[in-house]
Amino acid sequence: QEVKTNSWGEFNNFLSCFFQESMYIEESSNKNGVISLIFSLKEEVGALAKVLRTFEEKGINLTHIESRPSRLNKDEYEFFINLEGNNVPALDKIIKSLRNDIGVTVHELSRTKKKDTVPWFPRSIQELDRFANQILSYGAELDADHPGFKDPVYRARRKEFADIAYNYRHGQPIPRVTYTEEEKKTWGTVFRELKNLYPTHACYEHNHVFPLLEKYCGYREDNIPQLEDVSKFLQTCTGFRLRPVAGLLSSRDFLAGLAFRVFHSTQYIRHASKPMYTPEPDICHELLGHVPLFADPSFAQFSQEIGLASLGAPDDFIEKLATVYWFTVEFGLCKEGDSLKAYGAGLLSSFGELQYCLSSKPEIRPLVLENTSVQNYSVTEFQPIYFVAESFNDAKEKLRKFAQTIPRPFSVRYNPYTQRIEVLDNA
Ligand code: HBI
Ligand code: FE
Repeated sequence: QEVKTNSWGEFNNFLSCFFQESMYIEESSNKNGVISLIFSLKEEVGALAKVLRTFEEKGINLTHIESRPSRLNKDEYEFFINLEGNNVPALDKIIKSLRNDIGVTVHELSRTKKKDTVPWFPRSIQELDRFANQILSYGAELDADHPGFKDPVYRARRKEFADIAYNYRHGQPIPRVTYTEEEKKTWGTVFRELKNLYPTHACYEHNHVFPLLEKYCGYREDNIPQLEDVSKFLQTCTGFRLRPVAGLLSSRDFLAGLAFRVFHSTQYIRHASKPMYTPEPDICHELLGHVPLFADPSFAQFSQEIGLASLGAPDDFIEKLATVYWFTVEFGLCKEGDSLKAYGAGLLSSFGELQYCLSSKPEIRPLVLENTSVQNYSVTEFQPIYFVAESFNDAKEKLRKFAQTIPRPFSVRYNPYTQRIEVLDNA
């Protein structure tokens, strides 16, 4: 295996963090990118040459050209061309000039985006800033069945949180929030009920870290901890950090964060009318469910492996990884001696399901990623099936093996010193 980047490549990568334009080029095309166009020309001496000269002037290489009489207009000819698509801005200028200056009809067939083109993924931790305006649902827009839908005060509050996340950039401290008495009361209810269950239901790692969060991060019944304090704490444990997020991200974006040991966290709290229910992640889910586990080195590694596996993976594989994430990070059980314990955040933040998952009702299956990754699940009901991990290290090894089955012409590793993804060529 060979590290693909030479020093010039490194320098370009470096630049692309800071200059929007080079990022645009990188995203919209790749070295093998082929662009297909059809244009039509009136029969006229030199018409084709005129068009071709335009490409020549901009240094764009044609790889294929075909002509045929136009079916629509007997006086015209259609030309089908393929060209190398690694200079997108120049190409845009050419197409414009063909249309406006020479009066050619141009049909862009495909900016392929060839089928095997690798989806864009962030190469540096700063590039996670791009996800901020790629959210699937804006955190302030609630569905009609959301408990806060008819509460204008709650909706205005949600907009404040969404704006914090929207404006956040990597490296900034996460803005502190003064939570209202009502919000603190909701937190207090959730905190008290769950804390009672943790000693018997949560895994060893969760119970080990929880007192540290109380000691260093303000985890208390009467206090909602600040994301900034929690993020700082996690960084000292495993290098994991939090980033505020304005709404749901796509699976691809959300998982990519994990590759950098970045967890996208909500900052708002569920509606006060239903303290034991939330249809979406909220700060109770993040702080009580996710955060304690991200302080554990093995779990942190496992989570990062999911993230690394997702980078540049095809869509169907992202779906599988999201399913693995669901049955591990969100709803995973693990073995502890002869008994089962919960480590999934969806369980550790749900008073009802935390008890149910360790009862005799659900079906328990071993974690086998080939099966787990294709298991159907419901996001609105208690899970009928849970998967049990032997240990986080075992789960991590399984994930590494699973990642090798991704059809990807390269492998990736994270360089924690530069906080960049290094791409290793498999060819
Ligand atoms: N986005 N903000 C946010 N929070 C999540 O927990 C989350 C997400 N997008 C997708 C997702 N979780 C999972 O369902 C998996 O698709 C990874
Ligand atoms: Fe979650």
